[in-house]
Amino acid sequence: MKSELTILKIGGSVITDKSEGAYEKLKEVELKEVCRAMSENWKNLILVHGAGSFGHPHVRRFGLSPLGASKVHLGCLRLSERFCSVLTEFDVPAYPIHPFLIYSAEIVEKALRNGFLPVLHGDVVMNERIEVLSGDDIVVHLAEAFKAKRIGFATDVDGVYLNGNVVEKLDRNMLEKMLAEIGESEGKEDVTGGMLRKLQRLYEMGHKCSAYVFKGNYENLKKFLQGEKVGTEVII
Ligand code: IP8
Repeated sequence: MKSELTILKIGGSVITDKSEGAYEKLKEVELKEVCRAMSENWKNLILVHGAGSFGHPHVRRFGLSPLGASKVHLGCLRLSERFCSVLTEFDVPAYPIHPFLIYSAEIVEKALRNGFLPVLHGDVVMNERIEVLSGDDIVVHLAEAFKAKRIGFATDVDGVYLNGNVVEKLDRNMLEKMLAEIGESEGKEDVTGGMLRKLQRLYEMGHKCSAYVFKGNYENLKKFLQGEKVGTEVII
């Protein structure tokens, strides 16, 4: 049975400066706009955000030894703290969940049941070894666990590009063409793969629902949260 749940990922590039050399640079104005849009429509929602320049440069700089992972996590924590603080300034009861400490569908469900907005983020995690867990993977996992109705990826681009144009609807066959078109996100310190990897994860997902990739500005976020189509619709 499908739920009414929406999962929204705010890409790190929406709320932080990820340009070459940028380190823990918050985009204050954009963060406020994101939180303003969310404050108008956050029920039945799980929020996930990327690490941006509070995580990717750290992985490169410190690595994933216990000490490195500790430093990476603390960077992610600083961004989560800022995001959740601004959400509460907009009267949204953010419930921060840090995957390095605890991560399960149960804790997310408990937060939802108690009237919170669960806020998760890309982080380091301890599995067989210490590794990076992308917010994109969290989205896919939670979409499967909750049988989400809609998924949104708010990014710093208008949607998925093919031959220089934003694609309105993207299907599995078009992904092949995109392999040549997209490649790695240029000039960005991204250790988890960028747009192409995001799309691959969606197509690997064991749950069918509508997904959208769009520019994470106030108007688009508002539209998406109201259930409207925005940016590129990914047909999974
Ligand atoms: O920005 C990456 O998460 P993402 C997490 O959602 C770290 O891919 C620690 C770089």
